[in-house]
Amino acid sequence: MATAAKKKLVQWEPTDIKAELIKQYPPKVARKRAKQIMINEALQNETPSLTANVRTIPGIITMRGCTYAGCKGVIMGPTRDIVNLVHGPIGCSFYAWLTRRNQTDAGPDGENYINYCFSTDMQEQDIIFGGEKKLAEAIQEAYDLFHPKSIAVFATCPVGLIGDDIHTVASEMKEELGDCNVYAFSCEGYKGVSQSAGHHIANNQVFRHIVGENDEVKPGDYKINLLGEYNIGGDGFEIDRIFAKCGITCISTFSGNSTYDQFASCHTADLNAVMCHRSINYVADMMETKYGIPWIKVNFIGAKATAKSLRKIAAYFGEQELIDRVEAVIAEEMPAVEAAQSEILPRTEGKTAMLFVGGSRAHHYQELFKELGMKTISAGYEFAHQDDYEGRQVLPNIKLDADSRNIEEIEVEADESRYQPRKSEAEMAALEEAGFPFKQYKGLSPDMEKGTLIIDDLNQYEAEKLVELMKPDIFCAGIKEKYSIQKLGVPMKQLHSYDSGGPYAGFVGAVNFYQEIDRLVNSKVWSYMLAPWQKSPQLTASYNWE
Ligand code: CFM
Repeated sequence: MATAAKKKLVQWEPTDIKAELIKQYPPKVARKRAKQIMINEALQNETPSLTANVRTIPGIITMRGCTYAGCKGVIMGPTRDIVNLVHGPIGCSFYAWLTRRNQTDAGPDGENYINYCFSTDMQEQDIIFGGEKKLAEAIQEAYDLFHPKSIAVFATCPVGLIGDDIHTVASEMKEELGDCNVYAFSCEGYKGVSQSAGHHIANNQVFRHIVGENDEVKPGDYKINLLGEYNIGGDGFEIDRIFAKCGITCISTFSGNSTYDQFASCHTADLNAVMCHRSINYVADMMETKYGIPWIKVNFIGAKATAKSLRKIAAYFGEQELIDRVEAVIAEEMPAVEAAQSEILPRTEGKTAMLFVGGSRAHHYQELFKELGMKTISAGYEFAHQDDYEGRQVLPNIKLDADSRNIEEIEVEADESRYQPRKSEAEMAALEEAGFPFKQYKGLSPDMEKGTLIIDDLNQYEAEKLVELMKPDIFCAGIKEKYSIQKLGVPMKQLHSYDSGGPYAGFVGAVNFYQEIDRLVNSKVWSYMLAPWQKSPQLTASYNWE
């Protein structure tokens, strides 16, 4: 066969692929990277076997973002009625302005600042003489223009370097304005090894400054909060539709399509359902300790996973009325999903995928690919921690390094008047006994097949190598990876922004996803593409290591 030289490494041993990936690195770099590339044994280990949440080696083109991105963009980005004011040079605001597909509906009050870009536009003289005055003026200006109920201030790198005290400015302005909650986030880009640190910083401040501010009990039955759902591509709208149909009341979503008041009154809910645990498990833990709200892991990516999550929520409340209604909703929604699936499956079955996304989607989306009969041959996270790879049981055995210690852990105690266990100890024990895990999530590794490759903080070079060698039918990651992968002739799907598609969550989302993946993996367009120099090379050269 003429293509024999282009042998697919897919038929090779995973150890060979791993060796290929790190072959070009200097020995020290290769040693470090080797610890972040795992040939999956699909075990539920007690001690972590893969290194994660460590600094990217300088010189490597990482897929990660910064701490500011995780705080300002990810956690606070989708809140519509909080003015998000960036203290820093304009570039940090410009590049964080609507680049994530934070969708919202402006609600009956119409208060929505998502489209705006608020910045102190720091100049050289602010860097030299300090920017606190300018920040106070910017807060005042935003207040005068919009009279928002809340203003959040975000620190960019120079703020930390010059030592502006943004917290004092925020609390002074809160005092002065009287009817506007102002607080700040020390989320300088360099604060942690990735955006993950920004999630933690954001959640700490939301918990400290907003959660519990409104004790008003909202109407509705079966009250939950949905944590770690960010309404990308309208996912949250689809989940809200399903909740409403089931009669489940969502008090607060953290933070897709959210409002200040949702956060403020979330402590009145009776269950926290946690979707992306990477970004928010801290809040679930703190709310349990302070208010007595138990939490469970859910996943609304994948039709089966959606049904399973709804059943879990119903089982928690244990009321027959809810259980029946959830079953009726599943029975009503599934036929359309199954019809789409059986039409598409023959065209997608047996195809392969690679997923390298953030801190939870590389795992969650495997459910949808399974429904299409597709195998994930390699996956990994940009910035997840070891428990996201191997399960929450490894938490006590994760060694904290200096970078992790740098991020504040809030000490939380039970609220004197508002702590109220939602279930008795006996009820909790009975649910656990019936195979209903609280405070638990599996990692990516036990859900992937043995011999697949799990790679943490994959970089540009390794991504291209991996695709060249294993030739997946589809590669999923973000915008930074998109074009280099397509140039290799492989279809690429963005799983951060969904390109312009979505929703992919819930039942309607599953059908959307099947159709999109069908189109992508069965289109030959990318493999037809040849660059001019591939057709007729005019210049040849070799690298000095060759
Ligand atoms: Fe959670 Fe996210 Fe993700 Fe994340 Fe993100 Fe995102 Fe993501 Mo992009 S909170 S960890 S920091 S699910 S923005 S909505 S898609 S990297 S996998």
